[in-house]
Amino acid sequence: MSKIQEISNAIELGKKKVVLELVEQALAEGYSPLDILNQGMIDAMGVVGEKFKSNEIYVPEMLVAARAMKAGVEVLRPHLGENEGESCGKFIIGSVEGDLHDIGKNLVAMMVESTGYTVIDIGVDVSAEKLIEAIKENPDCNLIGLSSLLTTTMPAMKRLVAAVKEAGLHEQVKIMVGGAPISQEFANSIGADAFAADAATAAAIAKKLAS
Ligand code: B1M
Repeated sequence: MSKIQEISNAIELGKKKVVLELVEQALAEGYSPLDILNQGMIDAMGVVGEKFKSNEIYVPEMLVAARAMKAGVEVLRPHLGENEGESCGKFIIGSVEGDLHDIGKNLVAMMVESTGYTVIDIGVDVSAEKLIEAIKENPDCNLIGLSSLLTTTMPAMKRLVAAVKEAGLHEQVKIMVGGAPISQEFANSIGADAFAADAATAAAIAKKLAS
């Protein structure tokens, strides 16, 4: 079994300590950090999601898998790209109101930071009030990111985009959206400026928007 497959299995089983050891070993053995992330970790969470959907596992198992993944991501963090020194501005990111999923958001934050943005993570379950306050507190913020993992929280994403516009802040900030149920069509329909399907694309788009 390859090291990546072992990492994937350990994430599915929520074995945090084993994940930490295996990720260290994989890096030492020369596996690419992006392969470890994409094939070992993100794919494993996909399997976890499928098992949840088919009632093979329940919320507690999903939670321990998420904790194991988060621990592994922390080991990978220093290996996932360096800030080249050029400043792109300030990026405020959060998961929308009602949504507690934060692994994808955290990865996007990490990758966008590596392109040269200062990142302010305002967490999960972000209300319009909280987002507007954060933008007003950071007049140098030029990009915001909204993440949604649930179909039931997609309307909250729409409300947050509308609130930014109603507050007259869209002149200041561009809005990027993403998350498993989000598509380019949905992003267009709610008036977001950009959609990214994954963290690497989010980083590339953020960089482009800054130039
Ligand atoms: Co939840 N959950 N969950 N969950 N969970 C999903 C999303 C689900 C698809 C599982 C399933 O049924 N197959 C399903 C949603 C169904 C739907 O709406 N269509 C679901 C459900 C139903 C729920 C609950 C309602 C379950 C319940 O309580 N009955 C509940 C809701 C809680 C809430 O938010 N209010 C719930 C709870 C949880 C846990 C707390 C147990 C845990 C989250 C822990 C945490 O995040 N700290 C959890 C988990 C782990 C998952 C799955 C298994 C994995 C999510 C994940 O981290 N993926 C997930 C199934 C799945 O995704 N296949 C599932 C890995 C991560 C790297 O991917 O987040 O997609 P992702 O991020 C990607 C891209 O989407 C993109 O880039 C990232 C990296 O490439 N991206 C962006 C994300 N944000 C972006 C922003 C951008 C750009 C790109 O720009 C700003």
